[in-house]
Amino acid sequence: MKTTRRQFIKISSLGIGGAAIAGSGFSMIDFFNLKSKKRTYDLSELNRYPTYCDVCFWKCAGWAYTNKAGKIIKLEGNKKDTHCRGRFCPRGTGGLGMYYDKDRLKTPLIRVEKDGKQSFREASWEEALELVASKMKGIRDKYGQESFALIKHGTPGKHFEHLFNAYGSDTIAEPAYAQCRGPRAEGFKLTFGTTVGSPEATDIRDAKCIVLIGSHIGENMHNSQVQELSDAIDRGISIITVDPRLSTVANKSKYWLPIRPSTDIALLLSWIHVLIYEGLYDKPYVDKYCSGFEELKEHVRHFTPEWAYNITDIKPKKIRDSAREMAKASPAVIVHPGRHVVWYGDDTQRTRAIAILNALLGSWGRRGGFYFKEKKKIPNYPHPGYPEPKWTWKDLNKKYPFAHSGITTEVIRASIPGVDGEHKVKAWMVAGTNLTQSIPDKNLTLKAIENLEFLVVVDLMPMEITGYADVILPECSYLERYDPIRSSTFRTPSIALRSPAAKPKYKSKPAWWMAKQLGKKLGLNEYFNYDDYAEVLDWQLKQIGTSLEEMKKIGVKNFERESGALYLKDNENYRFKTPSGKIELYSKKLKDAGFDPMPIYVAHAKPDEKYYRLIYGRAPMHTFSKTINNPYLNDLKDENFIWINPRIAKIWNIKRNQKIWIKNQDGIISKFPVKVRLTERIRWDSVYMVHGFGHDNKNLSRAYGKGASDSDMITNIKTDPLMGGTGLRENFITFLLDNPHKNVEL
Ligand SMILES: Nc1nc2c(c(=O)[nH]1)N[C@H]1C(S)=C(S)[C@@H](COP(=O)(O)OP(=O)(O)OC[C@H]3O[C@@H](n4cnc5c(=O)[nH]c(N)nc54)[C@H](O)[C@@H]3O)O[C@H]1N2
Ligand SMILES: Nc1nc2c(c(=O)[nH]1)N[C@H]1C(S)=C(S)[C@@H](COP(=O)(O)OP(=O)(O)OC[C@H]3O[C@@H](n4cnc5c(=O)[nH]c(N)nc54)[C@H](O)[C@@H]3O)O[C@H]1N2
Ligand code: SF4
Ligand SMILES: [Mo]
Repeated sequence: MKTTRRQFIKISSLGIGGAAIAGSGFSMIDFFNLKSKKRTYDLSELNRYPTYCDVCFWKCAGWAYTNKAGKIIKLEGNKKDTHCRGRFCPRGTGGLGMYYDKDRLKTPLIRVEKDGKQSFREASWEEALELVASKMKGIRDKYGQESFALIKHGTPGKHFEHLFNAYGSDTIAEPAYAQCRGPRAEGFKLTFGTTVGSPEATDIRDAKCIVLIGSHIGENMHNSQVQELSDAIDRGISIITVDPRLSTVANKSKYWLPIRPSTDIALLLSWIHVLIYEGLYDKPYVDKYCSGFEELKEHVRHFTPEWAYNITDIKPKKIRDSAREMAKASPAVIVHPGRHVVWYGDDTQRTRAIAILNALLGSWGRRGGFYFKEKKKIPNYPHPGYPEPKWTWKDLNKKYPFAHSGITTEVIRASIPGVDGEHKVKAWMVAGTNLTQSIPDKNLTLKAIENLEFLVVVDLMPMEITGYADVILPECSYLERYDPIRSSTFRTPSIALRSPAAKPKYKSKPAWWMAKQLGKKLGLNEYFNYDDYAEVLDWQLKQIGTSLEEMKKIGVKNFERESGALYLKDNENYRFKTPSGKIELYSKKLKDAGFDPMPIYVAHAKPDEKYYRLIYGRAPMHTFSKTINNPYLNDLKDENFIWINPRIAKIWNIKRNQKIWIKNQDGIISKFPVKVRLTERIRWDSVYMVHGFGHDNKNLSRAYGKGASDSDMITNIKTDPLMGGTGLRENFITFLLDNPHKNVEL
């Protein structure tokens, strides 16, 4: 099949606002042919405000347009922005729904108890913030401020991080580490001395071959990455996709390797074997830049494709052919590091294997491989130094020597009395993360919450986590506020501004304002030496040669690189930031810490009879659990399906679109039924669902009860011994054809 960008890209170049997205089901054709509600605007009649999108963490910069009445009517990508190249993805365009959602949190709420019954009552900001500040003081006096933890994600977290550091607590964690990209950060750092960054420094633009190991680009929508890949498809890039499911991108691939889940390390080791023993690796590069080659060669001696076949189900010829395909493109080849990589608990080692493969192919620091990324440094707005906490997240991470960021699950464990460890967490602020959906083993999270003395949640929506709060603080949407300057790594450094396009709806407020008010109440005024966040931004922007005024006009500013070339020059002497200065194929650091210095394959559990491995992923029009209630995006997809192979469905006599319930190995049953999608695109031993559905908070009027939650089914965690990542894919489910909740009110 000839692939064109149009089929694949799923990025809107259309400027029409989210309000115009209509129709059910998602296809590119539907998305572009918005016949019914298509409107055109005379741009000269509109005002535009720069922003960067908050629907996911790619942070595409764009414009929010308002009409004469001050109503935000459309969102559009900024043409100067490298993250989006002038186009938002469907989620970005639909971001308007976050602003317009009538289910939004509207006012601060405080939990009250009357006659043994708990409910929330409306409160003024003054009262709610006074209560939070008094609890922060109370915890400080009773246990030390370190016992008040911040669990956060996204931009609100940045403002509260400053507040917490000023208050003296660095007990901070976010799901983007131990539930997402932590293992890849550590695996690449151990090998190359550097992380791959976000956006990843993958030079897809010039790659001739890309290898995607469970990285389902196109369903996982990372804007510029998807665009570069779709251009690359047009120019004939060869794609090798390893996935137990025929993902959208697997469907465009030269090689689809439908691997037995959990066996990727075996495949990677045998690819390494082929490259070395067939002499296909980049010898001059390896000789110059790598250390430990001889050890690696010996290590993989027996990991032949025949050996791997028994483990992975991938035929030896296919393993050899795909390895040769990579070598043919070398060094313009990317073995993609993935992003959500917490799968089976050996994830740092798997990403190490990926890093090693890239090293053998000579792709690091090479055109079409990985470029040397750079970002603009933004100076901090002046404030006094932070006090030194007595203990921090680092103390909670002690079991994991290669963890370089807070581990959410360790903060959660430290909140449960009786769990080993000297540091106790007694209160949380949760900002911008729906913990019961994003952290596995929900019962552990709930047990911790039960034991907290205080929980304050800052959110936009009445998500599940808000139901457990003592105080709920409603944040306004990203379209109604200033936030820190976006400065991310890329080929060229750039900055983007987020500014309010409208006043906050209801009584909602921006996080920066909440942090400042709390700071004031805690006597930390000198840390918040401004009336409006605009002053902070203006000061910072002036330090780097621009201003708020200028940025309001242009939205994005691109800078020249200062760190040198994008790629290694021929035979350039280069010192990697590893202890040896070389790319470490063999890691002495791991060896010294008692771990395998080179990745090994260890077999994982297999499903029992009548159970299937639960795997999950993304849909292009949703982000995690947070967009399911978004009116425009919900319109595109309002429930998830469970993908079942027809061979299995036949045994169970399950039909297409039948509603079933699912039960996992620990007896957890889905709250709601989920519809069946019968498809050969999934292996018989696995089932697949899109993450984020199955909401059980009735205040989410569109999302409530729609589809099943993958998170609820994930009760068995395989923890990565190196860095504490929570492997989520060792969970098995079976089918219940009759309603197990018949007599139970949900
Ligand atoms: N089972 C399972 N678990 C997973 C994953 C998975 O695929 N399956 N994926 C993992 C990955 S890769 C990640 S990165 C994490 C993501 O984990 P989270 O970031 O927790 O993702 P969401 O569940 O979308 O929760 C985001 C929360 O932020 C709120 N929010 C949205 N906008 C704003 C705002 O402007 N201000 C504030 N204060 N709040 C806002 C939303 O309403 C929602 O409650 O989940 C991880 N956990
Ligand atoms: N539309 C959209 N895009 C997003 C997000 C979103 O919520 N929505 N979230 C963003 C975030 S924070 C992240 S971290 C990324 C995540 O994006 P990725 O890193 O691409 O996501 P994963 O969840 O790791 O990958 C899911 C794929 O892995 C396959 N898989 C399952 N088990 C195995 C296995 O054992 N081996 C192999 N080889 N493959 C397997 C699944 O079939 C599925 O196709 O997406 C980002 N992009
Ligand atoms: S990729 Fe899409 S959702 Fe993510 S920031 Fe860009 S436009 Fe927004
Ligand atoms: Mo993630």
